Amino acid sequence: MTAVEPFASRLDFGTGILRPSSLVLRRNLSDMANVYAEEVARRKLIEETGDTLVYQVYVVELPETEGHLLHCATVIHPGRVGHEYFMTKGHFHVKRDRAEVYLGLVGEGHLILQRDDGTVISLPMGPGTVAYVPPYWAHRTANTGAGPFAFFAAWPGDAGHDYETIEEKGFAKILVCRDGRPALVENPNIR
Ligand code: PAN
Ligand code: ZN
Repeated sequence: MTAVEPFASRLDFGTGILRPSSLVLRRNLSDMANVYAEEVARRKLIEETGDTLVYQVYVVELPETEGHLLHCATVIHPGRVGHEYFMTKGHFHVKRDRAEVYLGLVGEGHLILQRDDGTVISLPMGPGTVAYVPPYWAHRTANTGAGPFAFFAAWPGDAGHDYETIEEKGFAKILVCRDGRPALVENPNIR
């Protein structure tokens, strides 16, 4: 295993900013092709309001190998693409039997999980929510509130990220705003 010296970072509970983070990933609307059910609405939003930042991830870079514990903080901005809340791309872990834990920091959101057999579950998250992503479940998070939604995550170093399976197939259910509230509904595009 690659040796790493002990170190500490600082997480701002009010904003979700984690520093120092050697890498800050930014996902704008233009990075989210075919992620949302209403792809036409995504393109229209870019034309009308510009290439808005959807979320950023403050990554503490560590060796992605067995034994290490990777961690980061994600801040999702408020907004919707069509009826669907702003959310992360979502992924399975490459090693499907690797779990993860999320800690809600600020704002309101949902953790959306999908198992291999197509079962989808969503868990509301807010400040102090500790949510468990069990092995074998794909996961993504959505901001269902009016301000930023931020959470901290930690997962095994050798888990890896498989985005392709979700990009190709999507989740069987999507989280939409219906009568002003989050509702988990069938994905109309499911192939
Ligand atoms: C999280 C996610 C993070 C961004 O740290 O990677 O929230 O979401 P996407 O990776 O789907 O863009 C995690 O689940 N790590 O394994
Ligand atoms: Zn993950």
